[in-house]
Amino acid sequence: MSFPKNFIWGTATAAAQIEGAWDEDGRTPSIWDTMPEGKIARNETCHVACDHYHRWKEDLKIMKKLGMKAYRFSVSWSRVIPRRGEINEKGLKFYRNLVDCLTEMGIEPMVTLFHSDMPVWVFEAGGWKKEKTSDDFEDYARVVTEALSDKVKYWFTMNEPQCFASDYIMLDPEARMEEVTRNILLAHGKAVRAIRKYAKQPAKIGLVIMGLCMEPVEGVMDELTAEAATFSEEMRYMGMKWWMDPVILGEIPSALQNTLSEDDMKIICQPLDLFAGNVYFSANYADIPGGVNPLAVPGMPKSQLGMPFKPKCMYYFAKFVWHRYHLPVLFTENGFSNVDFIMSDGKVHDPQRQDYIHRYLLEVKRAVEEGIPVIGYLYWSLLDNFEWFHGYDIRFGLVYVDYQTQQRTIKDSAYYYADVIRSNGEIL
Ligand code: IFM
Repeated sequence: MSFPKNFIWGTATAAAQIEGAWDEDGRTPSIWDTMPEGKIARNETCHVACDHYHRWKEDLKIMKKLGMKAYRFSVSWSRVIPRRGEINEKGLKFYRNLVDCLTEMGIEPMVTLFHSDMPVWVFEAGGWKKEKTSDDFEDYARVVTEALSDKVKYWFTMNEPQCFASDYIMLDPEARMEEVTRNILLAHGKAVRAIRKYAKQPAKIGLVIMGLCMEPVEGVMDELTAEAATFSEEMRYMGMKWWMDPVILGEIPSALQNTLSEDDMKIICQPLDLFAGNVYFSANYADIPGGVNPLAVPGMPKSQLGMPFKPKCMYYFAKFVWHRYHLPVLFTENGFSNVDFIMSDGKVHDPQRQDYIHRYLLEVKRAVEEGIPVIGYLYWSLLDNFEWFHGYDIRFGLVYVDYQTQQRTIKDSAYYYADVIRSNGEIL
C-alpha cells in the first residue's frame, strides 16, 4: 500500500516568523516584538521578517508552482484583536484575502489560531496566569471562525504548548507551569467549542503538539519500553501525555491532579478530529533513568540548529500516538535547518535537506504501509524565516530568503519535494 490518493502534502509557517508589518494597519505588538534586549540572537527582531504581509501573493505563487496541496499558516492574534473587545477589520481582511487566493489556487488552507505570539495586551493582563485569557482566546477564535470558516475546514487551536508555555514562564518567572497549563488547556477547549459553534461547515480540529517520542534502540530499549517511555510521567510538560491525555482521553496526569478540576475537564476534553504533531527527532534517552544519550554520540548527524537526524521518529510517533489516541495522524511540521546560501550558479543546492526529506518520508510511508491512518505531511517551512531566539541565521525553508532584498530563491530540495508531491510519494 502506498500513500492514499487524498494524502495532504504541504508546508507550514507561522505569522510572527514570516509576516513582518508588525505595526501596520492597526496591529499591536506581540511579546516577540518587544522581547527584552539580549534574548534574541544579535538582538534581531521580527518586525520585517520575510515581509510576507506585503509579498504573500508571490509566496502563494511559489506554493502553486511547487504543487502544494495544503498550507498551514497562523493568524496573528494582535492583528485581529489589537485590544480587548476591538476587532481590526484590516487585519481580518489580510487573512480573508489569503484564504480566498489559496482556495482559488486549489491549496487547502489550514489555520493555526495561536503560534507563540501572545499579544502584549494579553501578556499585560496576566497572560497564561489568568483564566480570563482563555475567555479572550475563545472570543478571538469566534471572530476568526466567523470570518474564515466558509473556506477553512482545518483548524488548529495552538502550536506546541510545550514551547510557548516555557517561553511564557521565562518572561514571567512568577508563573507556575501547572497553572499556565490549566489556562492553556482551558483556552484550547473553549476555542474548540467556539469553532464548532460558529463554523459555517463541519470543521476538522486539532491541537498541534511537539511530538517528542522515544524510539527503540537495539540492546538498550525495545519497542514496548520505548512506547511506554514516550508517555511516561517523567517527560512532564515536554512530553505529549501532559497535554494530550486531558485533551483527548479526559485523563489527568498525576502532576496535574491538584490543578485540573472535573469542571475544567468538561471544557478541556472536547472531541477532536485528528492528532497533529510536529516531529523532528526522538527524545533523549538520558531522560530515562539509566538510559544512554544519543545526543552524546560524537559526530552524529545534526541539523544547523542541532536537532539530531533521526528519521525513524516519524514512524514511531505515528504508531505510538495512533495506539494511544486513536485519531488520524497529521504531521503538521517536519523539516531541516541547513547552512544554505546562493551558490555561484545562482542556485541553492541543499542535498542534505533533500536526503532528510527523502528518508523522513520513507518512515512516514512505512507507517502508512502498516495501515496507520496518516493523513498528511507538512514540511516546515515554506520560507526561511525568523527562528525565534536564534533570529535569522537558522534556515529551514524550501525557499531561500535574502533578508536584505527579500528576494526568494527556490532551493533544490523544494523541486525534489515537488516531485514527491506530483508522484504522490511514488518516487520515494
Ligand atoms: O520554527 C519552529 C516552529 O515555530 C515551531 N516548531 C519548530 C520549528 C523549528 O524550530
